[in-house]
Amino acid sequence: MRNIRNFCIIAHIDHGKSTLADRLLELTHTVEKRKMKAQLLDQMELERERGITIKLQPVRMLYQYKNSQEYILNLIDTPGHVDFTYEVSRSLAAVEGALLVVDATQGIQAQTLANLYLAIDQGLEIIPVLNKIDLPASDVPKVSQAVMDLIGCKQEDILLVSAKTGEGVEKVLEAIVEKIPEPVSKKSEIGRALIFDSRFDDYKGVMAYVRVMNGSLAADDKVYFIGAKAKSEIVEVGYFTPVIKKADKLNENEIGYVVTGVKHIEDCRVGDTIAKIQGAINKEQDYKKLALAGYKEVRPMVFAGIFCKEGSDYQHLRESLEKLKLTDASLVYEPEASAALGFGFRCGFLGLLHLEIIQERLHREYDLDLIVTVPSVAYRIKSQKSKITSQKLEAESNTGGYRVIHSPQELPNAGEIEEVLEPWVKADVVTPKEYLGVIMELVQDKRGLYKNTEFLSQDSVILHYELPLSSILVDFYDKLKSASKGYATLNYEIADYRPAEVERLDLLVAEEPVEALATIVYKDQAYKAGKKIVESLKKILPRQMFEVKIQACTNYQNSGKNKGGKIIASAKIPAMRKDVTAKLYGGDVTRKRKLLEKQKKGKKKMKSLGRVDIPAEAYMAVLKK
Ligand SMILES: Nc1nc2c(ncn2[C@@H]2O[C@H](COP(=O)(O)OP(=O)(O)OP(=O)(O)O)[C@@H](O)[C@H]2O)c(=O)[nH]1
Ligand SMILES: [Mg+2]
Repeated sequence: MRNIRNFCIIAHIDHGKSTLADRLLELTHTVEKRKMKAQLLDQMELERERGITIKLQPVRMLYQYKNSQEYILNLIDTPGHVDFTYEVSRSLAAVEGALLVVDATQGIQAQTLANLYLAIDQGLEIIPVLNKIDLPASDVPKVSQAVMDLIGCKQEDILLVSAKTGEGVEKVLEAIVEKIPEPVSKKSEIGRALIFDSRFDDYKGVMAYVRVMNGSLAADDKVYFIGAKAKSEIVEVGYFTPVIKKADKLNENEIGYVVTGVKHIEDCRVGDTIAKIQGAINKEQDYKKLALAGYKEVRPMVFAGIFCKEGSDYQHLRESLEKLKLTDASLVYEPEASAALGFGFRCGFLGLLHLEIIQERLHREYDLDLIVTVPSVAYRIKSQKSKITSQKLEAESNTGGYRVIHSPQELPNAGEIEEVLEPWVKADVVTPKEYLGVIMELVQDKRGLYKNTEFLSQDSVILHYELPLSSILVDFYDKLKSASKGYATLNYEIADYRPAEVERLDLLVAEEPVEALATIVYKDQAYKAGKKIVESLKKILPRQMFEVKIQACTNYQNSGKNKGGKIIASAKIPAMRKDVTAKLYGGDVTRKRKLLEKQKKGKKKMKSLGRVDIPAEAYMAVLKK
């Protein structure tokens, strides 16, 4: 039995988790010097471009403690952005301890708190690390005090490091060995492992990232996926170095990967338990007893329709979503058909960044050209004519007799609605106290309710608010940042559902409703929103050969004798002009008129056939209404 320590690195976004991981990889000689690069564990192209971590990333290191005993250190680097919290919580279940990194120039921030509480809930040993002490702006005494107040540790428990220069990082390795508990050894039990992540490999097929809890797993082992009730035979096992490296066996308490050999992608689910099939157990009940706790299902917060520009790509989109779901367990989707956009999927996301990343990944990794509708939160509707449609996207089962809608198209017309409920969140804002006033104003502007204030240190506070989810989704975070000169940070979670006066706002381009641009707005803001969207669309939409009318409209009906709706704003994009008379010089004026007449007719025809392609910026314009 070898010495093992399993831990993850958690922090607020950009506090230096991945950079600290770089130094640990260097000190343990896990990665050759010439192969080293900044934030090595951010392997996805998108992560490198944006400088943020999106996916959890495990890596195994060998460490010679005080130049004698060797330890296997299994590290999991996690993302800091609130949209990827599910990655953090899954990582926490696979380890015994966490490095809580706090940027010494910034202090404790909203996701520092959120992630710390998640780790404490899991019963993990917390090692506080103050990072970026090389920067002149760092304030070690002040931030140390705040950390001590928060987790009740002593000054000497806090490690001071610079992940950039490497100062103090050796001490981190020692602390990992000394403080993080050795995983319990359970010897003679049946082999089983927790799946904390998965992905699809073009050559190997479905791979599960696992933490072995008991016994061991090796190639050719017959295994059972307890939750999915699927049998399979393991093809290969190995470790992360951080690239995958084949091994003979994954031992008890180790972290590694398993090439599962499952035929159906959906048989491998995160949170499920893989158990070795051994002579003694063969009944379903026997397995059930072996199931590990798993994870709470995540609740998507925003929903958008994803459709292919080319209808024939539908099958490819379906398969791509399936594969993407393996690497991103928080993605949910179900088929959707739209008159205007054809077949596609209604997808649920944890936030707008999540949506953006999924869209980008579908485009880059799967080469799909997509139309994504304007995202919306899920509303609950009580209506006279309510027919309950599919509610799969909502992880929550009890909606109290309300019908859940995930898209503006599903919102019934005003006359048919008794009540609409919208999701509210509990939001925590961490900020230096001088910005209290401006933040308060911003929250009120966004229909928020102030709850209370807690002091984190002498000059920084946590403000607790309740806000409609729809009002923080789009630009609340940007506005918060600019109001506080970049200092305030935000964390939120869904709280409950409350009544809302809303209606659908349709956009007509060339007299045709553009389904992807429809939104749900507060009734008292419909005018303002409609005007603003029309104005910005006027700037964004490309000029056509014919004149294009843009209209915002409420209560729109696409058919029947009341076809049309109430137009609340409109604008015109003039046609591009081609001087058809240029070739004429002098001569007869009727000839000129004839040409112009011909052009006019042509344009009329074009207009009736013409479809205006909506560029991607248009969707953002609608969101930022
Ligand atoms: N000066 C200085 N800069 C640092 C230090 N550690 C990290 N940085 C910088 O801080 C920025 C963020 O670092 P990352 O390691 O990507 O932060 P992260 O916590 O992994 O970020 P997310 O994974 O996106 O949450 C990068 O520009 C790093 O170069 C440090 O000790 N000193
Ligand atoms: Mg990172």
